[in-house]
Amino acid sequence: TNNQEWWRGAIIYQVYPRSFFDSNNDGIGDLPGVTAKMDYIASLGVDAIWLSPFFTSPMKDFGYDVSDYCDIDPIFGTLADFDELIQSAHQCGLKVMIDQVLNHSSDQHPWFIESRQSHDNDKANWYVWADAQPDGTVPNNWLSVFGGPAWHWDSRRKQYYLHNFLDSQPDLNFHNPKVVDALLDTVEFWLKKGVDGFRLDTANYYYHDEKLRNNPPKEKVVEGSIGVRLDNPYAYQLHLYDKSRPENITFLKRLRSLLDQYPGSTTVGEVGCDFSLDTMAAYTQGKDKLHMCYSFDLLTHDASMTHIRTTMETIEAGLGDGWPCWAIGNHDVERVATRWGGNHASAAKSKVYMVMQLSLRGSVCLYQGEELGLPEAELEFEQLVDPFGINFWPEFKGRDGCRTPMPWENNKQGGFSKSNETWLPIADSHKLLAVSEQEGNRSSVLHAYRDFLHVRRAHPELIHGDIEFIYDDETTLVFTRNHQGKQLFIALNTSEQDKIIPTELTLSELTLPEAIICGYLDNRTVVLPPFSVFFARIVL
Ligand code: TEU
Ligand code: CA
Repeated sequence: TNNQEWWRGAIIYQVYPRSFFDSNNDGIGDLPGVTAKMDYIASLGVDAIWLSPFFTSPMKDFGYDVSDYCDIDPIFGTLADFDELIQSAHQCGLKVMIDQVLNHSSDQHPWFIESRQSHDNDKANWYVWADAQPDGTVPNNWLSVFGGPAWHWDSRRKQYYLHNFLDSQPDLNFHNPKVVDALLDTVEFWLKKGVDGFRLDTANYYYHDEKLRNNPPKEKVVEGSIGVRLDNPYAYQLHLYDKSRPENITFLKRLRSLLDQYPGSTTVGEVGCDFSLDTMAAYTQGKDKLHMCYSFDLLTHDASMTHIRTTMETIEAGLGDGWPCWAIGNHDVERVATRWGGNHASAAKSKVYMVMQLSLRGSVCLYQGEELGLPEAELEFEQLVDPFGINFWPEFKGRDGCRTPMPWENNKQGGFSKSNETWLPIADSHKLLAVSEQEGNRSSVLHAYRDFLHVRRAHPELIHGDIEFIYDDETTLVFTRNHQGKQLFIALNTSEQDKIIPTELTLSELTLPEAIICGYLDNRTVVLPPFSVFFARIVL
């Protein structure tokens, strides 16, 4: 394949640096820690790493509140540490993607500090300022994803400013061309440093409606579609005016023309909205906007195979020459082993979900710890640090349970740190699933990931093929991947019951590595034991 198109079908391993490995034993993971574990990442057989933010930040949203886009927070290390990380990754054949949080900055960013000084300073219009209504109330009904109105009163400017997330994360004003230029400069800073691409935080939030029109109420509210839960009032508005504005396309085109000057670089946009599949299509079609997008559609609690099929068929129908990327877990949602596996998360369930994700058409984001089948860590209210979780407790427990440190060894601090205290505790349930424990067990989830990534590499159908669905129900999915006249037949059973799939096709069974639970062919039926998968070549 064309080297510059390495991202098509790539497996992108998401590292959450605070929780990966602590090299200086202050209880928080850091960049030298990622470098120290580069061999492990490479051993998985992934193509790239995506680093969650490590930029200078007051850490109100754990780095998604940036106060200097072109420097490293001292907690994580230095620019020299970053150079070393990139070098080591490239030596291992891994691409490096970084997280760009362009929609908003920290309220401690010099741009915002200046902007809030007066109505006529140089940066006065760099953020979204609006007057109060005559009765002093907020300019309109827009809400923050993290709770409450999206407007915060500034007593010096005597105006409100917009924040789609925390009030310490003011939204930048993309309608101001100077803001766009400044942000593109920061993107170029990292391209020059040799990064291979960007994960674009909240890629559909950049623009707001300049008339500040109210969002209408939503007629039909569906859990999870925009990444927020039903106990959040945000879910009850149709977000027509605060995000996903048509102007966004113009910005994505400018961003793309910058990236095109650095051949082989790529983007994956995070898209959270009510029409996410259409938006993914619009953002990735035509090779002049984003390379890839991912939505929240597979990050919901809906683990049914019918949902998977519907999501895939919808995106395939509208995608054209665009390219999708699928995440079934990240640092914002309950770990998939628990979210889809329920309270009885198990290795068998993790393996079948893994094979499913890696067999769909598209690139893949794989969140650290997923390869260990980690369940959500249980935390007490007192242990929470995520403001989102603290706001919505106890209905929503927040995002700390998926952000606890990686268990490397089965000991006190999980081999993550030598500090007595880590920024979040290491769950006891995770220590038994530590990397060192799983390395020694041929049938572990870790071995299943490695082995299956190998299978995927050996079968171009799984990377480049078309996808066609044959059958689905709540817990069964049967589909084919077709590439250059070759057809792979794939059947999955995510239930604890046996499944029988009758078929008229002539199938030649493929042997899968031993860590994967396999179905088998019996006359004209495919037999799927609990949590098993079946792969065959269709004999034409
Ligand atoms: O997340 C964007 C987003 O929409 C999330 O707020 C999501 O709705 C929520 O977390 C669901 O659980 C991105 C980052 O991934 C997240 O970590 C940041 O907090 C957020 O942007 C603000 O930068
Ligand atoms: Ca550290």
